[in-house]
Amino acid sequence: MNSNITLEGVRGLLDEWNDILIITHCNPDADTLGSAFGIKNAYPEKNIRVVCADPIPDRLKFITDGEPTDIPEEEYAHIMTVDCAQLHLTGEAGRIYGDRIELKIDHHRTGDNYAKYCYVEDTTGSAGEIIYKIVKDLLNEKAADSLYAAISSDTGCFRYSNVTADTHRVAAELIEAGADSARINAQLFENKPKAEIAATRLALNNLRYYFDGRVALVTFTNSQKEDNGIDDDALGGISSITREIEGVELGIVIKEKTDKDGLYKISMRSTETVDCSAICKLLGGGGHMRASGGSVSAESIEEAAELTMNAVREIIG
Ligand SMILES: [Mn+2]
Repeated sequence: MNSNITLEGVRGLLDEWNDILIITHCNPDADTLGSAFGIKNAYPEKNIRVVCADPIPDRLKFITDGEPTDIPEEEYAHIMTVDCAQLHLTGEAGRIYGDRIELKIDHHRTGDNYAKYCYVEDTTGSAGEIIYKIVKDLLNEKAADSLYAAISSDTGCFRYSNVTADTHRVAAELIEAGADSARINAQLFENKPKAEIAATRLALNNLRYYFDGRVALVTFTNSQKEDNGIDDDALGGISSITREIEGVELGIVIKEKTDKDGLYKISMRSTETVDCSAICKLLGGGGHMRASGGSVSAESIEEAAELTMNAVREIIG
């Protein structure tokens, strides 16, 4: 834990500050936005602005609720970040405010101490759960909604191994404070863009098994993406498909790089029985035991798949 301030210390700062800019990470998710708006909504009397260097995706606009999140003209007295392990993850906001950040609140295991005060709980599943502990005596319906969205999102709707008994206790407190859990979970998990469904359909059509069903492969060429109106955004959640199949220990997604015909990006997810970083190393890439990536140049996606499976064979036999 890379903290140089206590939770009480953080609460003291937020209680004292009246004029706060809260920076979220780029490519925003519901945890970073819900944490930032959880603070803003818990202190409605204060002048608080949330900033995200990227546009807010339509499916997360229920969290920002019409509030602007672009970089403001005005100056703010205090600047902080939520859910941002490293400064560069904040994009343009980090370039503008980077040397003036007073407080960082985060839950990632690795990261930089780029703020004057850093509060990091790396065993907590979401930044939202930390923010709850800070503002729990100030909750109103809007703050409860924001924080519930943050926590539910980063725990995969309370399904991941980062969920503890405390996570459920916090969720219960937020529901008691007025969080509309059914509506929020529907918005987060049952509100998929049509392009994402088109990507899923294509993925299932292209799904192949190898090594007696231990390995599942899904492929996308640029022309397939084009023909089906799928952009890379829509492919974001595709790796979860192979992970949900019985008996599959290694899920692989190969996609041709947009604007770079002939270059194929490979991403792998595995269960604890397969070290996919070892496989990806053979393909010039790397990563973690259970999630890694690489890329290959090939004449066709078939050849890219063959090269990938050769590497898989070397590791899993
Ligand atoms: Mn997070």
